[in-house]
Parts: sequence; C-alpha cells; structure tokens
Amino acid sequence: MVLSGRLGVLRVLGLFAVFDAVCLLDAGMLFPRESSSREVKELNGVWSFRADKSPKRNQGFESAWYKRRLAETGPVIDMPVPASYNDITQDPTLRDFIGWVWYEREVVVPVRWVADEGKRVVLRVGSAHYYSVVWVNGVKVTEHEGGHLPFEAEIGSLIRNDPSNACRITIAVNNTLTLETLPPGNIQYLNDPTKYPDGFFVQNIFFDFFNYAGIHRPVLLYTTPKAYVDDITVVTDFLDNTGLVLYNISVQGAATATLNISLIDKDGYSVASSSKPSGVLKVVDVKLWWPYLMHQNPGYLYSLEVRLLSANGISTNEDVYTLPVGIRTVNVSSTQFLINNKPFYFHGVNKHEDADIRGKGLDWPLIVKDFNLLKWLGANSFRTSHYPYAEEIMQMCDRHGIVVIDECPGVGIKDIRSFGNASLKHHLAVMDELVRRDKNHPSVVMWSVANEPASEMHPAEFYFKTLIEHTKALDPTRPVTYVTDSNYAKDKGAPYVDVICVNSYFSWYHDPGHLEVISIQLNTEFENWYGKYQKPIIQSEYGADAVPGLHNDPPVMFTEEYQKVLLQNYHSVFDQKRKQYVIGELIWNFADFMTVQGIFRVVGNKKGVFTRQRQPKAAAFILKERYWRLANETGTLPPWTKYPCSF
Ligand code: BDP
Repeated sequence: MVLSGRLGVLRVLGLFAVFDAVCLLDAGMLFPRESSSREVKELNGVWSFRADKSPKRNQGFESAWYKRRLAETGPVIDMPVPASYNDITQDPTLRDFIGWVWYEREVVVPVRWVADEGKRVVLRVGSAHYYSVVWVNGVKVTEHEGGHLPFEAEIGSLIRNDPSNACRITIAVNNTLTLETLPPGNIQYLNDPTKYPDGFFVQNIFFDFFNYAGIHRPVLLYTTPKAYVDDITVVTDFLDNTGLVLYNISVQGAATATLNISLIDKDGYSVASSSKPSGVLKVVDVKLWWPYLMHQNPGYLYSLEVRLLSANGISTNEDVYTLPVGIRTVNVSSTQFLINNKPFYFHGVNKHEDADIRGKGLDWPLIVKDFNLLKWLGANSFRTSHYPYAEEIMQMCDRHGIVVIDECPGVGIKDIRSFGNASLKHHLAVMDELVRRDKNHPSVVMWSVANEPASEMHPAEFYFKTLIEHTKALDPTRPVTYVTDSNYAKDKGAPYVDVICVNSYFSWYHDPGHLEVISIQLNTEFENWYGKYQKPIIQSEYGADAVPGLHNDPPVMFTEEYQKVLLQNYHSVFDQKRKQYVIGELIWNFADFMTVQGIFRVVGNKKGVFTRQRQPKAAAFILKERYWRLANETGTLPPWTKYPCSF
C-alpha cells in the first residue's frame, strides 16, 4: 500500500522528525515477555528479611551481610515479595522503619540456562523503594536510585561461575529521602534529652501518602539470546483509513542480523511487514485505539512481532519479542484535547497504589477489582498520582482503553534546596527512565513532571522550563504538564506546560464548611487561568474527606452527604466550562488511602469515593451517574449497556 498524495509524504516526514527524538535514550527497558526464545521465572513469594536496626543502619554493610546467607548474620523473618514491609508484622518499629532493610532468597536456575553459554540471564526488579543495591552470590551486580521504576542486571556469567550452587539473590533497600531524592524528604534528629530518647530522629515528608517501602513489584529472571532485541520504539498516526506505525528496533550483541517485523491484528493476520530496523508500517483499514466509552471497540491492540536472526559462525540464533501496539494520535488545541482528532473529555479519577496489608505491593486481585470499579463508575481516565504505576497496570489501561496521565514521583518539591542542580539532574534522569519504560503505551496521552511543587519560588522557572523542554525533546508526540495548586498570577512553570492541570479544595481547605463558595471560586479559578494562558484546563484534583457511614443533613464536613454535595457544586461549574475550555475532571480520590499520622488524618486520607476496601460511599453513585451521562453525551456507549446504565 502506497500512501498517496503530498499530504501523506509530509505526514511521514513529520513523523520521522519526532521519531529521532523518541529514540534518544541509549538502552531499552522492554517489559519481560515470554516467547519462543525467552523464558521468564518469577521470584515472587516469601523472601528472608532483616531490617538493619543498628544506630547508623549500616551494620549490614560493615558486616557484609550479602556475603553469607542472611539467616547466618542474625534473626530473619518471612517477607512477601512483592509487598511493602510496613504493615506485614505487628512490630511498630518496622511499620515506621527508616533505613536499610535486607531481602534474600535462593533460586534454582534451570540447568539449560547455565549450560547454554549463548543465553543472557537477566535479573529484573519491577520497583523497590527507594535506593537499592543487588548482589548475586555475594557479588554486587547493580544499584538503583528511586522507587516506582524497574532496573535490571545481566547475571549469566555469575551463575555459570558456580553452577552447582543455588543462586543467592540479596537486595538491600533504603527508604531514606533527602532534599535531592524524588520525592524529597529529610531526616531530622531531635536531640533534647528531656524530650526524646537517645538517637531519636524522624523523616519529614512533604506529601500526603504513607511512605511505604520494600520490594513493591515483581522480581524475576528472564533470558534472551546473546544477540537480542534491546528496545523498540513506536510512534503512530493515521491518514484517512490508513494507519502508520513508525518503528525503530535496537539490537544488541549481533554484528550482523536479519530482522523480520510483522504487525499482526487481533485475528492473527499479518497486516504489514518489513525487514528493516526502522521504518513505517502502513495498515489498510486501520482499527484505531480508542478510549473506553468513546468507541464501541475500545483499546484495540495490534501485535508487533519482531524476529531477530543472527549467526555467530557456528550456529544461528533467533530472538522473538512481541509488543502490543495501539494506533492513535494525541493533539492539544487552546480549548480541546484531541484523541484521533476527536475531542476527549477526561472524566476520571486520581488513584494511589495502596491497599490494606500489602501497602504499595503489586496485587492482581486488587488491580482487576480496581479496573472493574473504574468501568462501573464510567471513568475513562486516571492520573498516576503521584508516581509511575506498575507496568502491569499500564498494560491493563492499554487493553481496556483507560487513558492515563503518567506522573513522575516529583511530589512534595517544596523546599528551595530541592530546586538545585543535583535535584534537577536526578529529576531529568527519572523522566528518562519513565519515558523509556512507558513510551509505547497508547493509553499514556500526557506526561506530568510534578505535583504541586512550590512553583511560585524563583528557581522554579528554570527548573520546570528545563524539565518540561527535556521531556518534550524525549517525546514530542505527547503533551507535557505539571499539576499546580499555585496562584495563576505567580506560577512560574505554567508558561511551559501544554495543558493547565490545577488542584483546588474550595470549601474544604479553604472556607471549610462553606459549600456556597464553590461556584464563585471555581469560576474565578478557571477564568483566571484561561484568561492568562489560553490553554485547556483539567481540574486535576478536587474532593472532600468522608468517613464512611458518617451522616448528617444538612451536610457537615466529613459526612458522606458533605462529600456528595461538594462534588455536585463542582460539577455544576464543570458543566458550564466544559463547553468552553475545561477538558477534564479527576476526582481526588478513587479510594481512601494510608497517610502519615497527623492531626488532619483519621487513619489515612478519606477523600476516596470508595473505601480503602473498595466499597462505594454515597459520592461514588453521584459520580457514576454523572460519568455515564457525560459518556452518553460525548462518546459512544458500549453495546452491552444502555444509558442510564443498569449495572
Ligand atoms: C492535594 C495533594 C494530594 C493530597 C490532597 C489532600 O495533591 O496528594 O492527598 O491534597 O490533602 O493537594 O487530600
């Protein structure tokens, strides 16, 4: 199929221009998938665990706990992986522990992995909070700064050194935050002997969720041949009914290689193919990727199957990797957010990775339940407040058509010392890691580089200009934002964002108890921001705490009635402004979640429309009625339901 006309040529040339930028990152971080050439071995389950409770938290390093079995260094306990360690035991000192904790487990590696010198064996950690050091059989293989994002190390040669022994994996994780980490925090020693015991310290954080720690996402081993597909980047577009998939494959470990690339539809038919490492695949009668409730067949995914053949003189090797690909476009005008050239209105939620017992640990029953609740609610989108979520969740979004604003852990940047060079350098590196991990997800339509930083401070301008321009250079195909609660006239980063995302808590943190101020204050907020910047606006947070089962009418703060009426007051203003330039509303929050202890929180933040155990409060029904009505007005309801929806 040849794309006809000058427009087609221009479109493809334009795509190539942006594509060079998306390929800037040097190494890949493809999600480990099984194939005819790759095996995956999950190491989830019960690991040995020991918190280093020595005064300086460094006994583990001084005594080299990684050199022996952890149980030989002192008492160990069972610890599930993935999970936060904080809520697993009855020990309050572990719940609030700050410092190094040590995890260990032994793995029996299949003999064929050891025997085959031509195999790479990679150890991958989905995420650990926040600083991690990893050893295999006592040898350090990698370290990584930052939670929420994966890291890995090739360990084939190490396990081949001593094939008779089980492979011992030791991971030390430290949850200490500094003014230069993301999120930032600091340690404060309190030395007054009349008030505090010897060595007393606290970790101050500037964000409103419990600082869960540990190994939060799966740890696994996977194999690839020596010559392997290291990275794939896709950028998609369409012209009339022809889809365009611009791709780039990067290969490692092969001097010469042959590629066979095929784009396969859901019925298993190859719809386009190529043998070049980069190029454009053209798809006749394309089936576009659409958001949930915007199309009868949302979340359509093709499979990009990449086959790499390489020869080393003695034998031929094949590596096979298959990437799900959704073909869609994203554009922003001064009043609209366009997906596939159609206006998209975000009616969605903010979430947290948070639940009883497992904390921030990945949990499949919880993930599937949450997607069922999102669909029940009629939510078409969420923001990954306030950090990148598990890749497994992003894949669910791709498949179900849930649109994502993908946020990095830039939350709580409040101290002027967190705007320095070291902080910026780390923040840029985290954006590199995030874009590298999530660039191919069709569900990701926008990057958010921060939440509620002190964006009125002087250094914020250089900091956010650099950060946003860097992110746009990494990925020119997606808009970039940050989420502000600052004054429109003083916000220093707003000139650089594509979409204004603003949080406000009228009649809650401001004028508590006065629901009657919402209409006027929200109107003013929108008019001010739009008047100054002429950029589309998302109300990226609004809400009220409601203790489930607490009632009062007329409404009183913390009751289910108050949360309900507060939402309704916001909704009346959204309904006026969404006809103009407001392009979305994201409730704070999907579910109640745990926070640090304090006088403002009664066992956590209660702004969920669902409880932490995922039961609906009265507000959930208000939201459900509204979201289905919005979908009925702006999108296409799925054939299995009618408005008003019956389930
Ligand atoms: C917002 C923050 C969010 C908090 C929320 C609240 O972005 O993280 O949880 O306030 O206080 O400003 O409930």
